[in-house]
Amino acid sequence: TILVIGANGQIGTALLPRLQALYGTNSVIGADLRQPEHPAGLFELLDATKADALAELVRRYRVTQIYHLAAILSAKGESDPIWAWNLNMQTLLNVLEVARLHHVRKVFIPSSIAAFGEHAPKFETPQTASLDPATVYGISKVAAENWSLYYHKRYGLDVRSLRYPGIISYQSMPGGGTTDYAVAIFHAAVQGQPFDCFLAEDTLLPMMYMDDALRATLELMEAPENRISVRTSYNLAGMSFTPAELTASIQTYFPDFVVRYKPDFRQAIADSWPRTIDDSVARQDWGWKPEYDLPHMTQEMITQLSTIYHTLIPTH
Ligand code: VAH
Repeated sequence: TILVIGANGQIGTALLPRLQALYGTNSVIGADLRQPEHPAGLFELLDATKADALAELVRRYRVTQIYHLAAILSAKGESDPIWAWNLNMQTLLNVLEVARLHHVRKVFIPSSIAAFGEHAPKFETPQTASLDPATVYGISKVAAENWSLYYHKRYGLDVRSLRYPGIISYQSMPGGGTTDYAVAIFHAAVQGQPFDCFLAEDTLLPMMYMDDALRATLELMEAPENRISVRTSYNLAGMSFTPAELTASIQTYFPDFVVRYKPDFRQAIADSWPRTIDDSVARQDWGWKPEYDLPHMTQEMITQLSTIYHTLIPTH
């Protein structure tokens, strides 16, 4: 069976149904601190900072794969660095140790472009760039990458990882990420509201539509083990755009949509990240290729959110 830790998070919310469809509802267990709003399939309350609780779940459900998708994201982590570090690292170490002791076959540990810092080249950031992250979240991702490599080399654990760009999706509300302006902006546009963007209009960032992120995750996890040459974390690219470019794309649907740019503390976080990513190693090793560009993502997001909001807002 497959255990998804952090099933209520942005990736978890979208990945759970995808895994259930692929492997069957009874082969996938979602786990998080609270019950989901719309439970579907097997779900267990879990505080992944408690190793014995995690071990008990792994034993009870005879878990063979773990997707560890629980973490405090970049912006939110800066409000309480030690709390964010402790939560991100304790859960990670519990997942690796329980996986080793209970012979879990495969483990997915997400990393992020937040692992890169000021000394990585900003354009076409290479797989082997130096990692001096500016946020606690980024530091915890670099640590997670090195722990994953360690567990693979020392214990033979099949741990796989992707350095996700900013991910845009409609299945959950924005949750403390610096790239989450690109999610919140669609909610405002579809509701006919102006949007105050917390990044400057020319802030170019690597981004990806959720469907591409899910496909990359599944393609990586299903690749033959002898194809995996990176055991820290693979660079992964979808597209790169600025808030101004995203706004223009949305305005092809909502011509009167207004965005006001009010950069805050998250601007410095975004400025420390790459502008574009070189994901040639992922393309070579396991055939990665993105499918969504900005127009296609915009169309999808507006279509999906229009359906959701129109359902919620009574028509008169
Ligand atoms: C964040 N969405 O903003 C996450 C991600 C690259 C960004 O790590 O923190």
